[in-house]
Amino acid sequence: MATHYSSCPLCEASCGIVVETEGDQVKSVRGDDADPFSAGYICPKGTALGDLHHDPDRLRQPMRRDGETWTPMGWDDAFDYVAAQLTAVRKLHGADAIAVYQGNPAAHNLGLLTFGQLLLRSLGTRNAYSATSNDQLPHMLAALQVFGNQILMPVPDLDRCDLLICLGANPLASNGSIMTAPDMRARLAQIQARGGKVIVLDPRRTETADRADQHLFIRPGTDAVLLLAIAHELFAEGLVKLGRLAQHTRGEADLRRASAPWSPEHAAEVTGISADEIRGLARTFATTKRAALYGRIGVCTQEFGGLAAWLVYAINALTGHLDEPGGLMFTTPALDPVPVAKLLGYDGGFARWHSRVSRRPEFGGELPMSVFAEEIATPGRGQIRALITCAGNPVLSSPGGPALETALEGLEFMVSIDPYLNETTRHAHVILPPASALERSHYDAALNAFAVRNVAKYSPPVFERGPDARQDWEICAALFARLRLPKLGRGLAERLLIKFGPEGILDVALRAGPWGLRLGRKGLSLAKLEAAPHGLDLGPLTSRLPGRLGHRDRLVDLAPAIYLADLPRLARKWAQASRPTTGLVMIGRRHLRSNNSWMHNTERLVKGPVRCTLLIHPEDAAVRGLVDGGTATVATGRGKISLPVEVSDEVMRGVVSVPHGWGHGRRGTRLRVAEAHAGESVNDILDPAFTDELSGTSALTGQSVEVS
Ligand SMILES: Nc1nc2c(c(=O)[nH]1)N[C@H]1C(S)=C(S)[C@@H](COP(=O)(O)OP(=O)(O)OC[C@H]3O[C@@H](n4cnc5c(=O)[nH]c(N)nc54)[C@H](O)[C@@H]3O)O[C@H]1N2
Ligand SMILES: Nc1nc2c(c(=O)[nH]1)N[C@H]1C(S)=C(S)[C@@H](COP(=O)(O)OP(=O)(O)OC[C@H]3O[C@@H](n4cnc5c(=O)[nH]c(N)nc54)[C@H](O)[C@@H]3O)O[C@H]1N2
Ligand code: SF4
Ligand SMILES: [Mo]
Repeated sequence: MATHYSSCPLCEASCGIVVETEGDQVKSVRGDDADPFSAGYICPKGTALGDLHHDPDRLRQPMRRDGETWTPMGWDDAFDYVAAQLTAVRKLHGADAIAVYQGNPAAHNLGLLTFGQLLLRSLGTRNAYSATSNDQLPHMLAALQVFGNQILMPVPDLDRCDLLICLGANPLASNGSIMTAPDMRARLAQIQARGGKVIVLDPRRTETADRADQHLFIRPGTDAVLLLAIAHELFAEGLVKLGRLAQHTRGEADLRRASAPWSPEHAAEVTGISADEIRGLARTFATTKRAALYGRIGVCTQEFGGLAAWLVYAINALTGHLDEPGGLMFTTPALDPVPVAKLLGYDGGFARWHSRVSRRPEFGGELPMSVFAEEIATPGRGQIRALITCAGNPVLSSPGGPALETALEGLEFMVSIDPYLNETTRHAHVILPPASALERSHYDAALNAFAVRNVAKYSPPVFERGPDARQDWEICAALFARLRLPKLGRGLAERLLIKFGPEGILDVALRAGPWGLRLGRKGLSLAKLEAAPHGLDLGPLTSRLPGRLGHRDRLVDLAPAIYLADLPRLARKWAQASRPTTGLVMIGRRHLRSNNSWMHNTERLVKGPVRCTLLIHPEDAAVRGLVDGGTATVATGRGKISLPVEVSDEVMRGVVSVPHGWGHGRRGTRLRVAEAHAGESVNDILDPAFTDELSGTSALTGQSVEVS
């Protein structure tokens, strides 16, 4: 038996874990009580890490497809073959003909954060895509616009606030997002234990809402209107107080003018929350000293997600809660992503170019997923001919799955860096499967930058990778070396990077980071982290403004022009606020035992009641003759799906909910457990063209559906 202290890489919470092994077998995975940040917390997904490692369906060597037959191949042959195919496409059609899609697990993987980016950036393609545009893009855009850097997304100072207003997030299921903090249940309970309050605004009475002091139903897609009314009320009642940041902001007068037309009465009609409640929210938030307004995926993946994400930051600033203890704060991560992103050319930029077919804006060098399928399927100059997917399953995770599948079939070449033969990778010509999570080291380079305390932890691999396995970074480095791409810089830099590997890069970044330099010779380094296997607590968040601001004038912009220009669109939508009386709109939901589309192949996580169900309010069900346990058909212009009905007043009237990431019934995958719990993919019927028009981000929430 051996005991390993490690970190769970599955979600943003970054829990410390203890893995007991016997030979090459995982015996148990439990929470690490000695981890100063997670203090023993673990969720059911973490305990399934051993199942993932031992999963017989997990691919262990490169696979090449011929029609519907897959044959294993050696690594060198696979790398040579893939590089030759990609090079041929590039020679014939140019750099933009190779597209890249990076999925969510890439953000939890040091090797992909370094070498995946290196490969991607060196391809020099405008066809870069990722899960970002189905997710946090509006927050990043707001960070760029308001603070001058897309990575500067502030997080709630959860452990010190006395009021948390939670908009469009369900941290008790998701374990928190852009708010890295293990054990949400305990942390929220502590707010209440110190006399504070948690208020949740959500179209569903969620697990988080159940434990909150107050829950208000809000009609999907209307958060921007609510937030404008709150701003309106703050100005009207003289509750605006910028505090320390007064000399470091601009745009207050513009924001006052912009919010003037949005009265709480009007917002009440639009949102379904009464004018008195809206006034109460504004007042309580403004007058609670330590308070944070936090918005997450329900806020940004909607029709007005850009506006809503901006207003969340702006309202925190207006009330003196930005960059103050207990409010919305910036981190001081040991590996500072700001200079690193600059180095990789990922330091922001918006609408510098537009997509070829629908003219959607670029953001941070990427195009939004809403145009992905059409950029593959539409002939002409600049059409995508080859695709690299890495750690992503866009067939299930992006609206318009079936259209994307058809588009993928037309590609000249597709390669997937992925451990599974799933709904997306079955379309690839070659799959390059990385070693398992337990065979790689872990440092949360991305998510530490959004943690509610400054923390740093390095974990060596639990198992050494076998001679026939390759790490994600090694796969990317091997392709990079064979592609003979135009060099970033001088070429020497890349050779050096490969020699260094992720660990070498991490060490340099730690030493050059704020905790490396700050402490002189005693500064943080990889060796220091290796000596602290449970991780290091570097203390609570501290005020970082104005120093951290990216704008040349070193000011927080409370009213960026792009948002002011988007307000007429919002006004048009709600010109006569009319409550849709008959139609239904779709929202999603997450479950603690699930993780997007890819963790349904372990019995431990999928057992129990069917989870891919339609939640519908009793009155909406009755009108349609639907009963609990029956079957409903949900249709849009893009198609229909049928799934079991759960009648419940936990969703508001006019709203139905289906979780995403299911739909494992497709032919030709190798996911034996998931296939037996297939469910349906809500993204099969969601329309990719329904977006936040400002940012191009998919509007996953608030789409109209017909239910029968
Ligand atoms: N309707 C609807 N759609 C949504 C959402 C929603 O709320 N509603 N949420 C959206 C959000 S927030 C996100 S982030 C996206 C996620 O979308 P994606 O990132 O596209 O999808 P995942 O389901 O996370 O798929 C992860 C893939 O990575 C592979 N993988 C797992 N670990 C590793 C690894 O270590 N290395 C490599 N190379 N591969 C690995 C898995 O096998 C799987 O194929 O979905 C989005 N889609
Ligand atoms: N167990 C589990 N954990 C996960 C994931 C998972 O799939 N499973 N995915 C991970 C990923 S990739 C991400 S990005 C995070 C996301 O983390 P969260 O943002 O916490 O995600 P959700 O749990 O989907 O919560 C979103 C909430 O928004 C509500 N909502 C929907 N539409 C609206 C609206 O228009 N307005 C408002 N105010 N609310 C709305 C929904 O009802 C839902 O309760 O979770 C991560 N953690
Ligand atoms: S909450 Fe669960 S999935 Fe997320 S890091 Fe912790 S154990 Fe892993
Ligand atoms: Mo996400």
